Formats: sequence, C-alpha cells, structure tokens
Amino acid sequence: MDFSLSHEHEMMRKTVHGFAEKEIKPSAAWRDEKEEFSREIFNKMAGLGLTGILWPEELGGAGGDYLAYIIALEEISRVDASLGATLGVHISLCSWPIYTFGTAEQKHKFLRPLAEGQLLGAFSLTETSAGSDVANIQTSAVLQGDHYVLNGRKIFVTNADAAEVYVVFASTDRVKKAGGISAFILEKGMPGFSFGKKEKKMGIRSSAACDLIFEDCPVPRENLLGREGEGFKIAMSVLDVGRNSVAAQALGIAQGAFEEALSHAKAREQFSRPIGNFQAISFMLADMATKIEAARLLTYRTAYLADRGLPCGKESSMSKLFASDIAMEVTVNALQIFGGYGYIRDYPVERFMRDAKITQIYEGTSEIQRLVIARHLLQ
Ligand code: COS
Repeated sequence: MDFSLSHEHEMMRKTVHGFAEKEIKPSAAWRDEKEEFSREIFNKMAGLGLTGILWPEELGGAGGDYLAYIIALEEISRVDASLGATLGVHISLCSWPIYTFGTAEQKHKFLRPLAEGQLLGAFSLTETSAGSDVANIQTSAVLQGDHYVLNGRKIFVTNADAAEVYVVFASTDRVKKAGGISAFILEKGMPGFSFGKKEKKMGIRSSAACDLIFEDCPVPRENLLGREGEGFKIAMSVLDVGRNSVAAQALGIAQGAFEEALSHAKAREQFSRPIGNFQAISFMLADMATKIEAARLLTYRTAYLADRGLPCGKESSMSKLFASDIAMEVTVNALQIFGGYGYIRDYPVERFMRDAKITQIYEGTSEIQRLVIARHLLQ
C-alpha cells in the first residue's frame, strides 16, 4: 500500500495551487458579493489544461487521470468553491457522459471544444417533482421525424445561461418511469430553449444557477446520448463517479477554512497569548485536521478505483457523505475560532461556511448517499 502521490501529481498540485492563489483567490470575495461568474478565469483554467484535464490529447484534453482532476478540484475549491462547482459540473456531469456514451461525431462536435474550454458545459436532471426521485421526470421528448420535441422545465441548473452545451434528461416513455428516460445534448440558442431567472443562492454565489425551459424545442435525433430509454442508467453512472468530485470540492473548502483558522489561532492574542495556546481552540484544530485527512483518504481512494475502471459507486457516496459533513463541521468551527471576525464578510470563513452547505445537497443529498451506501451493503 503506497499513500504517496506520484511526482506528476505533486507537480500538478503545486501548479494548480499557485494558479488558484494568484488568479482566483484575489477576486473570490468580490465575485461572491456580486454573484458574478467569471468567464475570464474559466478561460485561464482552460489555458492551464484544467477544462479537459481528464480527456486524451487527441480529443483536446490534457491526458491526466481522475486523481489529477480530483486534486485540481480540491485546490480550486480551497480558494473558491464556486469555480470548483463550475469545473466539477463541466467535467464530471457534462463532458464525462459525452466521453463515455457519446458517438464519435458527438465527441468531435462537443467534447473537443468542451475540453479546450471554448464551450462551457452543464447538466440538467432535476425538476420540481424530480429531485431525489429522478424516475419521476416530467419533461417529455417526443420523436417526430428526425427530431425529438422537448417540453418541460428543469431547475437548479449549475452553469445556467453561462454554458453552451447541456446534457438534459427527458422522458421518452412516461409509462416506463426510469426505463423511459433518455439523455440528450442540447445547445444554447436552439429554438424553444430559454432560461428562467437566475437563482439567488446562499453559497457558491459566483457560480450561476437557473431554470431551463423547453417549449416545443426540436432536438436533432443525432443529439440523443446513448440509446433511447438508457437515460436513467446514464445519469446514475455519471453520478456514481461525479459524487466524488463533490467530495473533492468539500475537501478543498474544509482545507481552505482550516488554514484560515490555523493562522488566525496563531496570530490572534487574548489574555496575553495566542488563542491557539488555549486547549479549547487547539483541540478544535486537532479534530479539524484529523477529519480533513480522513476525508482526503476516502476521496483519493475513490479516485484510485475510478482510475482503474473499478466499481466505485458506494465509495463515491461514502466520500461525498463524509467529506461534505466534514466541510460543514470544519467551516462552522473555523468561524467560531474567528469569533466576531468570522461573522463579518471582511474574512473568508463565513463564505466557506455558506459554500460548504451545498455539498451536502447537490448531486444527491446526504440522505440519498446513505440510501445508496445501504443498498450496496444489503444487496
Ligand atoms: N448505475 C447503473 N444503473 C443503475 C444505478 C447505477 N448506479 N442505480 C440504479 N440503476 C438501475 C437499476 O439497476 C434499475 O435497472 P433495472 O430497471 O434494469 O433493474 C434502474 O436503474 C432503476 O433503479 P432503481 O429502482 O434503484 O431506481 P430508484 O427510482 O429507486 O432510484 C436512487 C434510485 C434514489 C438512488 C436515484 O434516484 C438517485 O440517485 N437519486 C438522487 C438523484 C440525485 O443525485 N439528484 C441530484 C441531481 S444532480 S444536482
């Protein structure tokens, strides 16, 4: 058993760490305040090869492995969870299903520009009555000649109208429930495809989210992803791996908050000594560091399985469940260590705390992760 990272992974971490410190961190609080997504920074991530980190060079990617991607997400989320969410959705939820289930034409048309960062990707599964219960999707897709006609409304779509490519799930046969769901690739600008209002969120405020609206939207038959009726299984297999990227985001948020709390505990003096010298604070820091390390081990181990093409649905749910709970706990305690300073927006810990909450909710709530893990244990 070897717990050390390879030289390439260490170098990659160093590079993304430096990039995040220089290009992302300085404007993170401002963008959160303005609730503004930065395409400019996304383009810079593309310049570094991050938007296609997982895909082969012949498809416009950087030829990295899944662990490299997880480390990159961790480092970006350490300074700005919104951009972590943007990149996670772009790669895990949009590019991944096209890479895994797409035809050669679909990969050429969509995956290459996604990998090179010319296009931004999104994923659209959730509806008002289909959140945890994915099989209850109401958006319909009816085949008429060489087009499917989509009608319906999707909610909470990360990357929203900033994206150009959308992996969308719709029902082609409502009677069959899960077995009647199909996946489609949609492009911004298709007739009958519009956007609802931008959501005002508690956290990850500089990543956009909004509704997608389909009104008699014709989608060419060649944009069907996988086979008709295969959509539910595509969504589940995408989430099987995608959930570990939320674990990496949570890990990055926790790490960022911990580092802030540690340096504050060393610098802030009360009763003539640094507050870190008080056992109440030092034990809090010890617990935070220990739990972050445990979350990191779970998340990297899931990446190890994914890199070897081994089943990792249960492990992915475990790392997401654990890392997101740790992110919440660590950020709450980091804020506590900052005291009153933690509660004002001049310091980043309140942002970390707001950002951490979503990791317990999206790509399946913590309750859904427990359900998935329990089903694996009991099957
Ligand atoms: N990979 C491949 N196939 C899978 C699968 C997986 N991980 N999980 C289930 N399936 C298959 C099942 O084998 C079954 O196939 P058959 O009909 O051929 O037997 C089919 O899909 C239906 O599965 P199941 O009956 O388990 O579906 P449920 O409706 O009970 O839903 C849960 C299962 C709750 C786990 C699923 O709906 C889920 O993950 N919900 C949360 C969704 C989510 O994460 N939403 C966030 C959106 S992204 S922000």
